[in-house]
Amino acid sequence: MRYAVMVTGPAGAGKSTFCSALITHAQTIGRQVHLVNLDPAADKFEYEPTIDIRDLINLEDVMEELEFGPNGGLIYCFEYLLNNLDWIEDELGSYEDDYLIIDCPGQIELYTHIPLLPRLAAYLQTSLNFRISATYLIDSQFMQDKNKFFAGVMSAMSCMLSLGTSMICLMSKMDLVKDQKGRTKREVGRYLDPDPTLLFDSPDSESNPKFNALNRAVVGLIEDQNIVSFLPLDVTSEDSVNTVLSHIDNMMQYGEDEEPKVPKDMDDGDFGDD
Ligand SMILES: Nc1nc2c(ncn2[C@@H]2O[C@H](COP(=O)(O)OP(=O)(O)OP(=O)(O)O)[C@@H](O)[C@H]2O)c(=O)[nH]1
Ligand SMILES: [Mg+2]
Repeated sequence: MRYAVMVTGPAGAGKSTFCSALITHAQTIGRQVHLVNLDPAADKFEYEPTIDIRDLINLEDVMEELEFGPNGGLIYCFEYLLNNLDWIEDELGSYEDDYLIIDCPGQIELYTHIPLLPRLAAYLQTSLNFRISATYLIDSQFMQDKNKFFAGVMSAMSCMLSLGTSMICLMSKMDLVKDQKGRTKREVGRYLDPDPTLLFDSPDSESNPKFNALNRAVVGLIEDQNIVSFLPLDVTSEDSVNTVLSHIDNMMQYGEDEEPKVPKDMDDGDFGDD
């Protein structure tokens, strides 16, 4: 069985850092995982990606030759990737037991406006037989601003619905919250399991009746849907990364239907550990 987890979330949410932390942790526990970079504008990585969209198409070239800006260029790169899906298939090879960690770009356009990432997810799932899941990260600093936070909750919902894969939402950079004095666990809990009535405490809500009405509608929407809750992620803690990986594994039922392995030496007399 082949598995892939798409790491998504807005710009700067900590996606690439989380991918590195996952790889470091997987290596410590003796698991093979591969990094896939889907950001044609990415700079550099702690771990070398096994598959890298920059080997197919380069954003700078696109911007220069076709005179696109950075966002149009990004969309062009993704369309190019989707028109050259056999490139991915070649790069992936025919390994049977891949576990891919896919670092995705943060632009929401790629999920909702033009559903490029959903198409890629569907391709991996249906044509290449991958079991796909996703994570959506939002930055714990969003908890400082209720309006920003609930905008984040709605973008998570939107991404979840458009990707059409199972998804875990993560509150990233929790190490920064630990250090803040005066934030009680209970208070943080109202964000991890979003309590939309937090919006009623927002000062802007009182001064502007239109804004207040909008907030009430958002509260109703989030209460009705009730599909987003966050798992805290602190990449500085191996325990935290381990917990998140277990949740991802569970979501994809990783390893559940693998054949029990017959020790090699009993199987074919081959003592090498290939
Ligand atoms: N304190 C703290 N900082 C973090 C953490 N994760 C990421 N950062 C910092 O946040 C910034 C953005 O992190 P990235 O991992 O590059 O975020 P990204 O989502 O990949 O960003 P884009 O690829 O540009 O969308 C960097 O300066 C990181 O060092 C974290 O868990 N804790
Ligand atoms: Mg990144």
